[in-house]
Amino acid sequence: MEMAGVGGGGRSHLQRRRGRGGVGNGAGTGRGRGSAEPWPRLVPTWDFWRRKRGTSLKASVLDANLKIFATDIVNFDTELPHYKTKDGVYRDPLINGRITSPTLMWVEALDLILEKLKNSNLNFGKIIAVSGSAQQHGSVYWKNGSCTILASLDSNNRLVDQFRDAFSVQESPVWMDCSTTEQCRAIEKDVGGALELSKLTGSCAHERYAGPQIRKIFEKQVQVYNNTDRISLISSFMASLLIGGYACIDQTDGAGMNLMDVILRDWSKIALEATAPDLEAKLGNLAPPHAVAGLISSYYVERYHFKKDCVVVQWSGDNPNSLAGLTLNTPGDLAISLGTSDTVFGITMDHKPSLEGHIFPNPVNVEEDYMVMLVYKNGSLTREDIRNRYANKSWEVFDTYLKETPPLNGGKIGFYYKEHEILPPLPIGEHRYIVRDFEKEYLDGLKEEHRVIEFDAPFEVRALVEGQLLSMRAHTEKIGMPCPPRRIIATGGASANKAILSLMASIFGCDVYTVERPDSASLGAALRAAHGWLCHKIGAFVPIKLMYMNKLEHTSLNCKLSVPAPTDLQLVANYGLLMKRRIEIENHLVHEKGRM
Ligand code: XUL
Repeated sequence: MEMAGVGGGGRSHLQRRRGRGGVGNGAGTGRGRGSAEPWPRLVPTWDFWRRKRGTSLKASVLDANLKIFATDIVNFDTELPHYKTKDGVYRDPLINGRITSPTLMWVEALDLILEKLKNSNLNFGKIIAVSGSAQQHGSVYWKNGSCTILASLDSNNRLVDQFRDAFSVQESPVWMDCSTTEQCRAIEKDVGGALELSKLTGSCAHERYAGPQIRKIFEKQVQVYNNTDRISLISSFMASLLIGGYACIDQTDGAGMNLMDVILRDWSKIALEATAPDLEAKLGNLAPPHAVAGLISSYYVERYHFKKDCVVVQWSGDNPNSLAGLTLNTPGDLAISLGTSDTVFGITMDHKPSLEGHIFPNPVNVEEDYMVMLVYKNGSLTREDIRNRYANKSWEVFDTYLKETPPLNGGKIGFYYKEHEILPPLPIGEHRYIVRDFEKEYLDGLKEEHRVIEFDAPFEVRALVEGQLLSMRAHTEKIGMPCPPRRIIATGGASANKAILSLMASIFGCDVYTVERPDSASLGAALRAAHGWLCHKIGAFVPIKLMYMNKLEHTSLNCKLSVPAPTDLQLVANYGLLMKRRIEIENHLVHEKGRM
């Protein structure tokens, strides 16, 4: 696509900056005016918190060829130091587990990123759709009457100066908050148990979810609750700022609240009643993620020269946006993100509610299927710890050990929890077992295992990596993912490790692809903006993959096959049997030591 969108004639300084090996390579590629692309020329998206969750606001602009054209970023701690956050949050020294962010800081971050884009000569007039990605679960509380502020923004002033008095709660609870255990148990009890809540809403109660947070506000600060006109998720809050009115909560992010009926994709009366009175009116309606939330407010048209008909597509959570950005689009597609925490998510038609995972509507096809997700707290820091203790503090040695040890590790199974684990819910600790005859599934009476204190160093490394992948396979199957998956897309720091990827292919029995970019959530939000725009224009839902089919390698969404599906199917089957033994031991451990 031609670069008419940026600057006046010639190359703008934004283009020049990108041209010097900066971000993306869509700028200045000189595609002709005639390339009639079906979707927007420039699609910006704002991505909160994917890189280091909660620490920044990043904007990415995508061109008509789905290439990243420009990016910019605002770091909360360093560029908005007057809020005095650390990693974008406040950790309450007085209330255990209370973690919040100043809501106004996000408003000011929006001011700042728009100024930065303006100063880099981005031509806002070429933008025809905007969407975004925010951390899941965090909630924002609008004070009674705030819709008037939203609807009458003065384009001569910054947003931050106009929203100072707009919130009934100044500090929004964020995804890291875990101060609502009491409310979680109470909600579960009121709906008939944790599994009932999971069947209804897709997850049992979680401290970080908005429902328990709302119940806590109602219980502890009833005047604040009564003085709240509207409750937004952070995603719908940002969309509200852009449309100048309360935006709907999107059905995918809405599923992370313990309030939405995950099958009907509407508020659950039972869950609402278990949470707080008169809640439905404060939540507004839900909308599918490809829906248009509204036209951009005249504030941005006057101040930044956006086009009047630029649409704001529903914002969503970071994990649903990552699913879109990693191009998962068909039931059976699975993503494994190996980062600080490990996250696994995929698309399935056949979800099975459980106590462990999360079920959301599929963010790229909300009508039909589901997104399932597992979150592990012990990810790269635990891998680093084992590397330091058993592999000479060296990733090379770690890799050599993985390559030298036999598949199935001679039945050596390890559980390593440097942090309290979410999945399974076990406290800090390590547990090691050697199992014999796990291949002989039918000889139940002969099953045997014994605990050991330590393995030889190379076996520790394999036990750690195999163990995490076996757990992922077991729990994704349990929550309804098909086995084997159609394909896996691996991402996150540890996905650069070929030995880990090979093991992933052997354990899951499918092709493993990788992506080279770090920001799938941001890219996914930009793609969803284009998708929402297209559906809106056509007046019907269009499968998202039509947007990149047959040209993926020419877009910023590209991924490459790193390890093909294994040919040794007996090994895949044996991993299945080892996985069953592992889960039996895991259940035992949870029964003995688990935090339920
Ligand atoms: C998922 C979760 C996090 C947040 C923050 O349930 O809590 O992944 O979305 O990024």
